[in-house]
Amino acid sequence: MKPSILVARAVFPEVIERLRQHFDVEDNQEDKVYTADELASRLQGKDGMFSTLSERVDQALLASCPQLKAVCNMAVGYNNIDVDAASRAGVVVTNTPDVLNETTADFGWALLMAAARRITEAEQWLRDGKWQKWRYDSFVGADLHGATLGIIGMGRIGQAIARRSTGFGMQVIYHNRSRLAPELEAQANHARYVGREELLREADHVVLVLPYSPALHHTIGEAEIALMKPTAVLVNIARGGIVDDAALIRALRERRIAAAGLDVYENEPALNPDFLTLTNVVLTPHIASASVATRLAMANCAADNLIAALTGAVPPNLLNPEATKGK
Ligand code: 8YV
Repeated sequence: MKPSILVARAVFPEVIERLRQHFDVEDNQEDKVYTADELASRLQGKDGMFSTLSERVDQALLASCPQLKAVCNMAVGYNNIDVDAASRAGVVVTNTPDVLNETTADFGWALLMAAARRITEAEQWLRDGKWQKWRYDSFVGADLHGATLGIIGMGRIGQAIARRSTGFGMQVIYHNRSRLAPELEAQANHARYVGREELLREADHVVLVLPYSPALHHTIGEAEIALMKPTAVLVNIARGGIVDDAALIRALRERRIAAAGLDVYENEPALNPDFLTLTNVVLTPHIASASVATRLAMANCAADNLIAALTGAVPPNLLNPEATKGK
């Protein structure tokens, strides 16, 4: 008998077909976002779950699904999963690192450029039929070339963002849990390691790429924004909750920083409606990894992990080796 899995959200049909070669698959191609109870009930008797960031995997869910052996997230971030609780329950957890580094870095730049040069604001004005004449100060924004870029969270995506800055003749400063090896700093446009406060003070623009954990909740709040330059742009492609959205809204409204480019929000997709009243923020719906090739690569990576996990192999992106000792 094949192991049985739940694919919790809609995904590329060819990936479902691939999974069907190995598993009895319950899919969700109508893409309903399950409540916690619905998810628990769908997982009854399932050996594995192909999950996304919208499925909360906590102690209660794990306790109600004793047959579950693997949760394979189609995301590099896995703050939707209580990994310690999964390990205690003997449930293997995997993510999809690396395949999205370059695409996500591209998007960080897209947001930075759009916010600094006021592209979406200008486009909206044009679409509204307001373009009657040229003016010397129409939509003047901030330059990126020659500026100092501050990156908080210098993992693989942060380094890919830094590499791209060489073409803009920028200096890079970064803050991270730990300092990078000298050869990695050299590859990342000779990025200079600094303290978080120094970064916020010195950077012309700040990009956030750090993973979310409760300890990093509101890493950027009122006090941190107060350290930034009034001409600075803040980009968040990390996770909602890293930034105190209410504090950011106040700062943008009062022009204490110039602009922001945001792909992630507290409580998304129900973002704070006050963002919609501001012109100096570029808002996108959590799409930093959304190129066709990369989303397909992420889905196949999650499938590879699930196939390995349920056929007795070590999944390539195993996050909790200790789980295998449990079951
Ligand atoms: C995903 C992401 O699209 O990989 C991540 O951590 O935030 C995005 O690339 C999203 O999480 C889908 O689950």
